[in-house]
Amino acid sequence: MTDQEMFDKLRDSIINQDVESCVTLTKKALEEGLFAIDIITKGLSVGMKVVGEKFEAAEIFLPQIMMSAKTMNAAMEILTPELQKAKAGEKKGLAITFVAEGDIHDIGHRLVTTMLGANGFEILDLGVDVLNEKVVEEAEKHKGEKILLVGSALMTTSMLGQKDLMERIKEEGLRDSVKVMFGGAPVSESWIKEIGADATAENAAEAAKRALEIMA
Ligand code: HCB
Repeated sequence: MTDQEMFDKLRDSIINQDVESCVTLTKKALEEGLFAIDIITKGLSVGMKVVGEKFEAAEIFLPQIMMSAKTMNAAMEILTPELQKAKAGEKKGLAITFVAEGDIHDIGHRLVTTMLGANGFEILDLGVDVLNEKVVEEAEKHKGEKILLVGSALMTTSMLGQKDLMERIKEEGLRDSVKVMFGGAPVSESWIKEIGADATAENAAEAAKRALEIMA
């Protein structure tokens, strides 16, 4: 099987909500020497994107998405330890990671958090559905450290909270103490510019790269 055929099969296992086949393929892909990050970005995440499109077109419904998410999580259990192996020595700063208020989509958030940890960031993971007050409170608590705020939003509604967070950070006099990176499907470069944040990224590998750049 070529690498691309393997990625396509991984993608299909997510679309078909086939936990068993996804787990078997993930193990096989690792045995064959494929990188965990490629298995995720070129296989599993492509499947999740298709699932989202099918949901939008009313071809599938919430229970199917939940099964696809369960399938992806089963693969992530195998892949996360592989991603963590790359851990860098020197500390790059404190990454405070969170999913926006009202939003419980955490697959991408966990992936980005893992990749930042593997690239030398100390992690404070606030989890999902996090109030902006909580983010500001934590940034204040850690003032003086090199802080990177890393917010995810998967819905256009929850994304709007990122603008409010930027305003609060400024009001509290914290803007010069933190760098801010936001991501998730609806987040674009133009949105980042509009709200005055520092960066975005399309996937977890790019998020780690951008994080290292803006924290250098
Ligand atoms: Co959900 N859902 N969902 N969903 N869901 C989306 C997000 C829609 C786009 C689907 C659609 O309509 N096309 C849509 C949002 C529409 C919109 O607002 N524009 C939607 C909706 C509407 C909903 C509900 C409202 C449905 C309902 O109840 N009627 C509901 C909302 C729940 C809530 O949050 N309050 C809901 C529920 C669910 C679940 C629970 C069934 C499940 C989530 C399970 C979980 O996360 N634990 C789910 C899922 C799985 C999805 C889709 C299909 C996949 C998301 C995913 O995991 N992608 C998604 C469709 C889509 O996104 N295209 C759909 C895979 C990961 C790896 O990618 O984009 O999350 P990612 O993260 C990437 C990337 O963005 C970047 O790196 C990550 C890793 O590579 N990144 C960052 C992420 N965060 C970053 C931060 C940074 O600083 C930098 C980069």
